Amino acid sequence: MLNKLVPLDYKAFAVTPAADRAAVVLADGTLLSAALSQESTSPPPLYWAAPSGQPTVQRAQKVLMAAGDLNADGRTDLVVLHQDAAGQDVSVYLGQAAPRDWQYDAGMSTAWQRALGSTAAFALALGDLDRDGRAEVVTGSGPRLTVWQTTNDATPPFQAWATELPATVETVRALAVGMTQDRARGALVAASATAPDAMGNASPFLHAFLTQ
Ligand SMILES: [Ca+2]
Ligand SMILES: [Ca+2]
Repeated sequence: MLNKLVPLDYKAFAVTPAADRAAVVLADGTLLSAALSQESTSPPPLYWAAPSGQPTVQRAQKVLMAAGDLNADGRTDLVVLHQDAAGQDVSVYLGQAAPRDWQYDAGMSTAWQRALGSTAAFALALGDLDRDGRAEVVTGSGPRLTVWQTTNDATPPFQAWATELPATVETVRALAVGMTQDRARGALVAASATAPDAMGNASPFLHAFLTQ
């Protein structure tokens, strides 16, 4: 049962499709760990942690992680943002042939660091908004929503689309990417909230965007 994992002091997690099972990946600031859901095994084995080549990361104040296929090879990859007072480090882990294995990729990490590194994100999501097989990276920072994209392995990530939520909205709190029911258009949903008033009450908002 996956709830056996709860005592681990994790800061972010992602669920990735892996053949007929889902892998749950946990990040605790310095370490990534993964487990496959298996009905017959309790607790599930932690079979993967800190793969070779992973950079040394100081314990981060905040960790964001999201899963999606960045390089269109059919395997789910991981994007991890570590944030502390010194800035934001972007790490990309590419899914390998074994569904329980990811490998840190220095080249893609450097490329995505150049795109995402300068502005700390409050929320992160991956999803294939334009249905070309290659996941876009969506970040929310303050009221700003940005979609980052690559069109092939040789193209550095670039800002494909951005918008500012209304000025009354304090910040993007959470993001999700999916598609419309007919699977024809990509959908991006952002949850945000106003700054708390004197009574500590904040108003929540949902913003939905569809690709054309
Ligand atoms: Ca991939
Ligand atoms: Ca895409």
